[in-house]
Amino acid sequence: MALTLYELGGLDDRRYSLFSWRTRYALAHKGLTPEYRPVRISDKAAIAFSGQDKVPILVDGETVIHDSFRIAQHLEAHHGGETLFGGEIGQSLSRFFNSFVDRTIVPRLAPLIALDVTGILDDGDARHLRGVMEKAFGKTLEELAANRDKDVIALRRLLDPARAQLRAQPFISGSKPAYADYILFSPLQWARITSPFPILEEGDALSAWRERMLDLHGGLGRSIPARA
Ligand SMILES: N[C@@H](CCC(=O)N[C@@H](CS)C(=O)NCC(=O)O)C(=O)O
Repeated sequence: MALTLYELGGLDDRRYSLFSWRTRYALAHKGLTPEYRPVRISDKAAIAFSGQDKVPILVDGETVIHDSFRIAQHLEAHHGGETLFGGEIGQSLSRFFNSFVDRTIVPRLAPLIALDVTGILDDGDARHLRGVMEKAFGKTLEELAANRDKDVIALRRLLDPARAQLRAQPFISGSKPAYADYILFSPLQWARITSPFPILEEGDALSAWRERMLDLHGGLGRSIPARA
């Protein structure tokens, strides 16, 4: 059955959607190769068929699914291959981890790099993103980035539980990567693609893990270069 993944595309065809990277990795984990359809973040007409205004959207045959976690659940339920969650308990804990990363890590990361993200977009998309971010945070993108050398320290500290996990095992999910790894990798991949600002320090165990994540599935994560 044909699979199509709608994701964000920026200048130079940079596929920069934070949440779509979870779906890209989940599909690869299952051994599935979708057709990728880039859309502009301001072009809501292109994704109106899904009944909402965000990507990723996966079209699997006749089924249209939006929201990266729901897509992962769909893939686990309807496609074979390696498990993404390792059973019901793993799926439940992955949902918790998804909320933790989205509500705790992403809101700390986004203000640091949102201004840089506009640099990989055309004018219309940059205006759209600026509007969304400035409304969400109540400050201009310039104000949000002004103290990022200091603000990044709090973000690095928030990532400590992940470092503790990686002291015990090579991946967040255990000896092998699974969906929980893709959840945490996606914001770091978003930052890597859209911003030259160093979120992680050299020598950080999370940097080494991110390199391992970039190598997975035939170097899938490296298919889009880091922002210089
Ligand atoms: N909870 C959703 C979040 C999806 C989301 O926020 N996607 C962003 C791109 S990474 C988007 O489409 N934003 C459109 C906009 O802000 O107009 C998921 O996990 O898929």
